[in-house]
Amino acid sequence: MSSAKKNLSVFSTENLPDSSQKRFAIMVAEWNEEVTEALYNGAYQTLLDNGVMAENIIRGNVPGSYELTTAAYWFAQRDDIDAVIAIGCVIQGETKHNDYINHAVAQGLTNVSLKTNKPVIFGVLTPNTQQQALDRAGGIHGNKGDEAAITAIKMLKLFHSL
Ligand code: DLZ
Repeated sequence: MSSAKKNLSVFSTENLPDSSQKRFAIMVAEWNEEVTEALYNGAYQTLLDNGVMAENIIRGNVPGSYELTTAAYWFAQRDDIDAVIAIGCVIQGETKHNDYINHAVAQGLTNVSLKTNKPVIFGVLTPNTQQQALDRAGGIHGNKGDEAAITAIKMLKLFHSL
């Protein structure tokens, strides 16, 4: 997925399945809103670019990244949701909170995915600085939200190939 320039959003969209009938839930943390909105916009637009219908993309806001797991579980349990994308940004160095939040969310989202048997995508940035976050939210290193959307589509393709 990544290139020599470390633009993380350089990826192949060849052979992606028809996603027009798939429904996606995108959970967005309100902390570091400038970053998470940019990530959300990237994910949303990438889903649209790959044939997903706007009415099949459902957004849920949560206060902070720590709440992503619970909200992802609520949405992933729904029969009408095929995949969940969790978007957040925890800036390391600002607080020791990041250790607890990042590990809890990473583990939590994995558990939600295994428990619901659906793709639950980790679209959480864990940079050292705000600038590093912006670089990965539509800046020089691409947009992690784009990647999260493509990852969701690719995981659904794999799931349906089984
Ligand atoms: C408390 C907190 C802190 C210090 N930092 C962040 C952050 O950088 N990014 C983020 O998404 N959320 C942060 N939070 C909020 C927690 O995720 C959570 O919302 C609160 O601890 C309440 O459970």
